[in-house]
Formats: sequence, C-alpha cells, structure tokens
Amino acid sequence: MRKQRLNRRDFLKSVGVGAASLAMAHAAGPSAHAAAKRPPNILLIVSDDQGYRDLGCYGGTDVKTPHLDLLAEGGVRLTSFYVTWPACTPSRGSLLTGRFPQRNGTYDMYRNERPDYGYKYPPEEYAVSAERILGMDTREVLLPQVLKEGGYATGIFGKWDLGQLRRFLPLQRGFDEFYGYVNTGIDYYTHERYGVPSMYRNNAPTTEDKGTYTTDLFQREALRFMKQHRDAPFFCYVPFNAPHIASVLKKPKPVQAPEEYIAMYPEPKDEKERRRIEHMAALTAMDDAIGELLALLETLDVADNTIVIFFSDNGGSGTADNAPLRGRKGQVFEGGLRVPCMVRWPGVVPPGTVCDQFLTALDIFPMLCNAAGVARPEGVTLDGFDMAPVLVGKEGSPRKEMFWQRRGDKGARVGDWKWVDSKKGAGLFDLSTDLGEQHDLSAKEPEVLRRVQARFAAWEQDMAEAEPRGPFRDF
Ligand SMILES: [Ca+2]
Repeated sequence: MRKQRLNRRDFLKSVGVGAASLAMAHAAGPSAHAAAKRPPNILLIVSDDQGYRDLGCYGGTDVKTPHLDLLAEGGVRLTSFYVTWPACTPSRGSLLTGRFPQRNGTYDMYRNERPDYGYKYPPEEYAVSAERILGMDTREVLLPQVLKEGGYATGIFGKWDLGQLRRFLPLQRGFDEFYGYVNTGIDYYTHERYGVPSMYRNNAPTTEDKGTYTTDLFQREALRFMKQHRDAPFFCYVPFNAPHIASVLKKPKPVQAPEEYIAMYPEPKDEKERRRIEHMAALTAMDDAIGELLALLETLDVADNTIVIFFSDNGGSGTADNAPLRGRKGQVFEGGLRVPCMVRWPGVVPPGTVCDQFLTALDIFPMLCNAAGVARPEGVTLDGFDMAPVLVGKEGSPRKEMFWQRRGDKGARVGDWKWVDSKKGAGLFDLSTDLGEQHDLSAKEPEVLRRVQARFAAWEQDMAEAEPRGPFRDF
C-alpha cells in the first residue's frame, strides 16, 4: 500500500482550521505543542442497539448518560447520521471497510437462527454452522490495517462480529490486539452465545474472566491498551455489547445489568418498566465505562490530541427509545438506521455544536485516513468521503443520497425524501416536515416517487456490478 503522510498543518488546512487554531494549540502549553507533532489518537466507541433517544443529550429524560452528554458538550452531536444496515454485522463491516455491505459482501448476519427457537447445537454441528464459518472477505482492506501501516498501535476490545475462524479474526485484519467476543451477541457474564463460549484473547478462546460483566472487561482492556501506547498514536476500537439483549436460551431474553446500576433507577411498576430499567442500567454502566476511558485521556495528557467518536451500530430494539423516529432495529425506517453519533476533536471540531447534515458511517473511514495522514487503500472503492469539513461547519455535506437493503426490505433517502418498501410498511416521506415517517406522500408525489425509485435501482445496479465479495454472493 502506498503511504502518503500529510503533516498536521496540511491536514488542518484541509479541514479548514487555520493559523489561529494552531496558535491556540501552541499557546495551550508544551504538551499541546508536543501533541501537535504527531497524528491524533483515535478512540472509536460503538454501542449495540442503543436507541436514538437513549441518551440525555438526544432528549432522553429517563436514562442516565452523564459522560456521553459531556462528550457531546465537548464536540459535535450529529442528528442525521446513518448506519448502512439496521443490524449488527453489516453495519460494523461497513464501518471498518468504508464500503456498502452490498459492495464488501457482508450484507447479512453471520448467525445461527435456530437457538431463537430453543435449539442447542452439538459441538460438531456448530463447527460447520453459518455462525462459525462465515466471515468478512479476506480481500477487504480494514481500517485498522491502514492505520497500522501508518504507524498506529491498533486494538479492539469488545464485539468483533466479522468472523470467528482464525483467518477472519482481528489479528489477521490489522489489529495488534484483541480481547472480546467473536460473534454477534453473548451473555454479559458467562460470555457464551447460547451456551457456546465466545470470548477470545487475540487468536485464542479464553474463559479467564468468566463471571465478570463484559462492560467492565472491555473498559479494563481499553484502559490498559491506551496506557501502554500513550507515546505512540493509537487506534482504540471499543465496540461494547451493551445494551444488546443477552444471547441466552431463556425467554424473554434479558438485558443484563449489574445490581448497582439497576438500583440507580426507580422501582419498576410492571414487567415492561422492569425491562426498560434493565436496558437503561446497562447503558449507564457503559456510560460509566466511557467516562473512565475519557478520564484516562486526560490523565495521560493526550485528550487534546485524541479524536473520540461514538455511535450506535443500529437503531434500538426491545425497550430502547427511538423517538421521534419510526421503527426499530431490523427495519429501514429511520428508527433502524438513524443513530446517535458524537465526535469530539479538540482544536478541530467546535465544542458543543449540533450538526444536522446528512452523514453516514461510510464517512468515518476516509475521515480517519486523512486525520491520521495515511493514504486510502489503493484501488479500493470507498463509498464515503472525509466528513471533517462538514463537522467543523465549513461545508455542507456532499451526501445527497443513501440506500439500504436488508433482505427484501428497501430504503432510500434522496435529499429530504425517504422511500421505504418493506414488510413492516411502505411509503414516501418528506423528512423535512415528517421525521417520524407518518404521512405517505407516494400518491400525491408520483414523480418524486419514480425519481427516488430510479435512484435506488441505479444503486442496486452499481452494487451488482461491483467486484464480487463473499460470503453471501454467488461468484
Ligand atoms: Ca446491533
């Protein structure tokens, strides 16, 4: 891969930050000056199935997320940020490849469905099952690989979800270190997925921490990694499993949260409220862990040179709060796709700002390549752009359209028009006046409908013509 390092001044110029900010960074003291000489650290935090309003800073009034709210105050909060698929695996695949699921080949889940109906796989059958053998096409170039070649220390602590055979594991995909689980969901305490152990340290399964709450473990490992690499630029990827439901055979599946966090909420009046409190308590435990990660950046005196990104991998499920959006995880209504996202980037992104520009998780890969001063992978079609100039308020988003396909469900946003054709409902909606997708205008606006459908068809064609990637596509 060709390396092309931008120096920090060129980079700042490219995102529209001029001499004044540089002077400010220098005036902040010797540590800020020293920090300006090297590429920024990256702390990328992803939550699992958190709803659009499951944070105080997005209007949640019942949930306690003080550290995430503080993170928003220190950076920019995005209100029109989308993931590429309304559930875990393809959403994460797009984040790390910078490509549509349909282009990188991971456009569905790697999972065994039968445990949902009470089936327990015997080991020999599990060994050749979908969950065990599928993975991200090894020809795909992942973000950690690009950053590692640019001199970054790279670590992932949490949910991998891009394949569990050795060739698919994080260490073979650009990460120096991995502690986490390999598939799409687990029990927060046993670290098993429907009875199958799922926690790994690097390339080997481990049960060393069985019984300890996952959020605490991912916090512990991320803290250790950042301390260890305080003097090198680091890429610390922390995909928590919270607040995803636990992968246990018992029904209804719980969201597991420590008692001390459940005790922070009022006594539930009924079962539904109890489940909502479990969900919120898992979120608050995660929020506390995020608080520890952010505090360490201060202690290490690297906060000023660390980009912190937070978002949820897809819309909320179960008792999550996706208001004011329609729908939820698994759906191509806004509630499945539009997620909370914050970016704190000291000296670049103005603190305490809100950005309503049309952006997606596809726009993270190119932004981080530029921020790190590393070249994008050569010969690879990326589907996004560097969103930094948009985050700093210098430019409007170049994104005018976005498309989603989950099995038979189709969704498109073109400008402010949103079209949905799915099992859970259909229609044409004007998001500028109808964010909740309540008023179907397809009969009233047939020309618009045709235009949006034509754009979707063109995208579908583009994806079909892309160089084929596994594991699902026939080639
Ligand atoms: Ca998820």
